[in-house]
Amino acid sequence: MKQFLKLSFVITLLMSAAFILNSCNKDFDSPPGPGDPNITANTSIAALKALHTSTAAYDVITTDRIISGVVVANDKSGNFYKQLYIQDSTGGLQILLDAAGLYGTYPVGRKIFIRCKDLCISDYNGTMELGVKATVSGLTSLEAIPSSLISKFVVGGSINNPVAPKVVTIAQLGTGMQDKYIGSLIQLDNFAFTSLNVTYSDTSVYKSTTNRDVKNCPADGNSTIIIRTSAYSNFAGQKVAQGRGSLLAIYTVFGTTKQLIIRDTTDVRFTNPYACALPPGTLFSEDFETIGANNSVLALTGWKNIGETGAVSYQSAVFGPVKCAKISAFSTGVSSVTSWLISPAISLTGATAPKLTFMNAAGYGVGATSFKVYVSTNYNGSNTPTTSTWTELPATYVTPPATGYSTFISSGTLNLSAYIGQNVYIAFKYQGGDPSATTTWEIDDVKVTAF
Ligand SMILES: [Ca+2]
Repeated sequence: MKQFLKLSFVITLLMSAAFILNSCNKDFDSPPGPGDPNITANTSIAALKALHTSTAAYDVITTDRIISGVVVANDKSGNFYKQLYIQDSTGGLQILLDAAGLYGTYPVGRKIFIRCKDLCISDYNGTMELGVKATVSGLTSLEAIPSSLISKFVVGGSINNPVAPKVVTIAQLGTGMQDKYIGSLIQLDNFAFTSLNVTYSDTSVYKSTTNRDVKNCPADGNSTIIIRTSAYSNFAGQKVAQGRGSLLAIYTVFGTTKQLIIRDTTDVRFTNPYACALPPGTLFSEDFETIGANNSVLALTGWKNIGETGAVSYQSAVFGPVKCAKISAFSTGVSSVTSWLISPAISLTGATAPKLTFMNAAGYGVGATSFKVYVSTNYNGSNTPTTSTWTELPATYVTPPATGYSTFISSGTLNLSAYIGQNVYIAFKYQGGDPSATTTWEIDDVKVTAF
């Protein structure tokens, strides 16, 4: 028994020792991240960029200038190739390095130091780059720092440094070569893609770098800017983000064109609803700008498009810059047409002096079509709206010309105060027949406002 106890004590001791050794091993296996080298930057990125003042010149750095910056973009997704963007508090700069898989050594957040003497600063159509001056096929060019020389010029420092984008507006982004935002990580708020049914880049065999437009809301300026994406990026074939929100990107220019390059799709934080928030005092607004192709059946979220008699639908109307809704019995072969276009429910709870306005136009007037606007508080969403209670509103309508189309006129202000505190539906009801009453009616800019 004593022997056994002794043995078990020895075993316990050995196990403890093993445990301690193991713990030590563990510490050796996961050392802390690298620190910064014993190098001091003596030049800011802005000061380095200030050496390059003529577009397409090659400015070789002849003195011992050292810059430092935090990596804000690398080649991880393939959208950047053989390049890094680094940033300090004064600006950002593209660094050309002739190596693949740079993201392993230079992750976003790593501070790096660059000994700039003998390197060259130039620009590609206004976006500055740091590399080496070379002669290729008899022509001077800026080339990436050869892989064998990278360690001579570039020294890695600490990792996980914070990388905060600069929140800007498009107007703040300049296109002059010295603009402080060029080469930097920036953030734009409340943007969305203008076309939703597309991928980030070209998925064809041609692998073309592709531009997609993003735009902010009317209240923010209706400004558009390009997101430019390589077909070699690992997200090239992904459908663009469908919502609206913040966008992080590296800001670059191509001449006077402002363009953004995302690092990957996590930079596209479009998690809010696509529609722009309504301006103050607007309870409902439909400008028909998101409709389909001309003559396609009108399909708008929340709206009902009902051919109650004759199965004739409202259609998308696109002519020049104008997009609106239209309806006509012309050439339908249906002698009796009753069609409705009914809005989503609009809440007038708490509304002060709510009113409806819309624009209307008409064309190719034939016979006595009826086109009228109604309001209902008890429409049940069915395809037989006639069974609900509708009250006509005294709108002003254009006189249809016999040939061609009228201009748009306003309905006038239609008082909805009788419906305060309720949900209302607005309906446009068309009645006609082919061939005796075929006038085309068009509506646009349906708005309910209250102040
Ligand atoms: Ca419109």
